[in-house]
Amino acid sequence: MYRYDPATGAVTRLTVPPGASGFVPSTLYAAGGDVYVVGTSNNRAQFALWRIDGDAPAAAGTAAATMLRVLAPRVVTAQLGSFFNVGRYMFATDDTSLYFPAYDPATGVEPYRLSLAGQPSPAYVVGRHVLYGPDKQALLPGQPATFANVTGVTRGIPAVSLDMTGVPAGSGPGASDFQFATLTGSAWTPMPGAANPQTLRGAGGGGADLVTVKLPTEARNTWLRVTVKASPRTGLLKDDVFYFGNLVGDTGGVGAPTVNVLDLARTRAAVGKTAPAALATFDFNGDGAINALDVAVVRNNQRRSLPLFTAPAPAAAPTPPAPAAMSLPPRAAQPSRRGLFNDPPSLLA
Ligand SMILES: [Ca+2]
Ligand SMILES: [Ca+2]
Repeated sequence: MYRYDPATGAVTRLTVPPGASGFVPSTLYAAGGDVYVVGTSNNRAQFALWRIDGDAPAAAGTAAATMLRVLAPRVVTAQLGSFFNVGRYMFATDDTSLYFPAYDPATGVEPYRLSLAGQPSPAYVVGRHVLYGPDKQALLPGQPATFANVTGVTRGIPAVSLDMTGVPAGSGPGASDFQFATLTGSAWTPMPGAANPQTLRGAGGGGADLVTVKLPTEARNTWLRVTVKASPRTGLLKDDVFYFGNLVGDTGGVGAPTVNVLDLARTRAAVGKTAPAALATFDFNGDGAINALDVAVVRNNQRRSLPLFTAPAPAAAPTPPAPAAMSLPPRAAQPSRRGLFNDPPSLLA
C-alpha cells in the first residue's frame, strides 16, 4: 500500500508491522486525520482493523501501523465471503468513531462502534494452543471432533495457552477466569483446583498477548473442555469455550480415536526418525527420540479410545452494547487532511 503526498509529490510505501503475517488489506477508511485499513491477517485467521501511524516507511524498521482490534476472530474461508458482503460496504465514520458490523460466529453480525479516542474495545481469544501438541488444533463450538484435536503424549495435557487481543491493562486473566472439565461417559466433570494463568504482553501470535494456563491437574486419556470466562480481567464479552483431547499412544486412524495394531505398526516403522513431524506424532514420552520406549507406550495403551462428539453450538451472545451508538451523529465539517480517498486509485495498491 502506498501513500501519495499531494504537497511534495512523494510516494511512500506503507506496510503493517512484522507481527501481522500474511496481511491482506481489504478496505481503507479516513477519519479524524488518520487512515485506517481493514483486512485479514495471520493467514486469514482473523479480520482486523489497523491504523496507519505516520508516514514511516517499513524500511525504517519502525512499526508503520497499529492493530486497533480484531473485528472478527476465526475468519475461515467459508465465512470470508459473507463477511465481505456486509463488512466491506457498511463502515461509516463521524471523524471520532468508526461504525461497522463485526462477524460473530454465534450470532452472525453484531454492530460495533469503535471510538477513535481510545475507548476500550472488547477482548477476543484469537489463538488456542495445547502444550505438547504443536500441530494440534482446538475444537471449537459447533465443530465435530477429529484426531486433529487429540494429542498422544504420555504427559497428557498439563497446560494450554491463548493468544488474546484487547485484554484490559493489569496483570491479565486470573485463576477464577478459567474453568476446566473432562469428559466422563457423556457428562462433563468439573476439574477441581485452581488454574495458574500468566500473561505475557505482546508475546502471542500476531503481537497478541500470550496467556499460558497451567491446569490444576493434567488431563490424560480424555477430552478437556476449557472455558475462558467473560470478566473485567479478560475483557471478553462472553465466555470462550474450546476443547482438546489426549489419548496416549494414538497416531490417528479412521473413526473414533483408538490405540490399536495400526498405531503399533506405524510407531515401529517410525523408530529412529528425527524429523519434527515424526517426533510430534510418535515421540510419546517426549524424550526427543522415537525408540522402543515409544513402541512400549503404544503396546501398553492398546484398546483405549476416545469418543467423537460435536462440540455444542455457542450460547447466544449478549445483547450488543449501546445499539443507539449505531445512529450516526452529524458528520464533522473538516475533511480528512490526508485526503487519501482523493488519490488516484492506482496508488491504493
Ligand atoms: Ca489410532
Ligand atoms: Ca520417545
